[in-house]
Amino acid sequence: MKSNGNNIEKTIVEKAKEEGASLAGIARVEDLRASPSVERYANAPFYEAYDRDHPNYFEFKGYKWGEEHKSILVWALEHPISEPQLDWWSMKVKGFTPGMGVMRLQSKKLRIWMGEDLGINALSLPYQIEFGGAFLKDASHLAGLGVIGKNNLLVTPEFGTRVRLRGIFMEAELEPTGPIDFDPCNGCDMPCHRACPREAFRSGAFERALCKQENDQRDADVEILDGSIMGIDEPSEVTKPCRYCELACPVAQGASL
Ligand code: B12
Ligand code: SF4
Ligand code: SF4
Repeated sequence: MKSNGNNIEKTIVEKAKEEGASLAGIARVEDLRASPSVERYANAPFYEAYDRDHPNYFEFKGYKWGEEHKSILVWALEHPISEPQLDWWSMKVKGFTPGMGVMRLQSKKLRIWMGEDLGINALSLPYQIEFGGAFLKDASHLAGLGVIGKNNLLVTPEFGTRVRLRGIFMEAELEPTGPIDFDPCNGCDMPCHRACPREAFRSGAFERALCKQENDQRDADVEILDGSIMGIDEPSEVTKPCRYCELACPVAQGASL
């Protein structure tokens, strides 16, 4: 299916917002295939850093993105400072974090709506690249949600970097809604780099191994939390991932606290 000029892109973006997306946009999968992450990740997949017998080890066997998927809808859910639990991990929470649980349901509803109302076959993307997921920061940049900041994260004009992302592949050739002209890091004195407890930006660029050390330590420091905090019925082991480089970014700090 090809975009027929009736602004189907606008209809899809508006529907995503109606379902609760804080921001949404569309990118071409062809452009995503050309993004710098594609080659870089294939040469050094994240889970390769674990031992093969580690429970978190997943083997990367190449990208599973189908040729029929021409466009990606990508959307953001704001994670305000006042709701830190949106980002906390528990194996008992569907989608692993309360925030991703919300986005998982949004994804399902949007995928069904695309098929039934627009006649577009679509695929809800999983989080991990190993299971067929896509690079959501790159897709968001291409779709015009924001830009990749010096904290190595997506920085949006509306919510700064305090957003989480999700995507759906679509069997339709749609017009991209980005990128946008936005340059927040120009002239910024980089509090994001100074905030890192592992000095993961010591070389001037993000070093994954140092960031992983911090987040692995947090995995080891699990806490048992009451189910009501995580939106489930029973207590569970909860990990609180690091957010220092994200929360230090001053962009749109006043937007929501
Ligand atoms: C694996 C993973 C991790 C790993 C490895 C991180 C890494 N970057 O390598 C670990 C566990 C360490 C991690 C940590 C974090 N993560 Co993480 N992570 C992912 C995951 C699953 C894949 C990311 C990945 O491997 N990318 C590929 C590697 C090669 O590239 P990269 O380092 O990301 O950098 C590339 C881009 O920036 C790109 N790029 C740079 N400039 C430009 C310019 C243009 C034009 C384009 C197109 C691209 C581009 O090129 C770079 C190199 O190839 C994504 C979810 C997803 N499916 O996308 C979430 C994700 C990126 N993580 C996220 C978050 C929030 C975090 C943390 C803050 C922890 C937390 N609280 O959740 C930290 C932040 C670390 C940091 N400063 O980057 C969010 C990002 C939200 C945002 N605002 O950007 C995502 C999208 C998940 C989500 N739930 O929304 N993460
Ligand atoms: S703190 Fe400054 S340099 Fe870092 S991502 Fe935000 S705007 Fe860019
Ligand atoms: S998530 Fe934490 S450890 Fe990783 S780069 Fe950001 S501040 Fe550093």
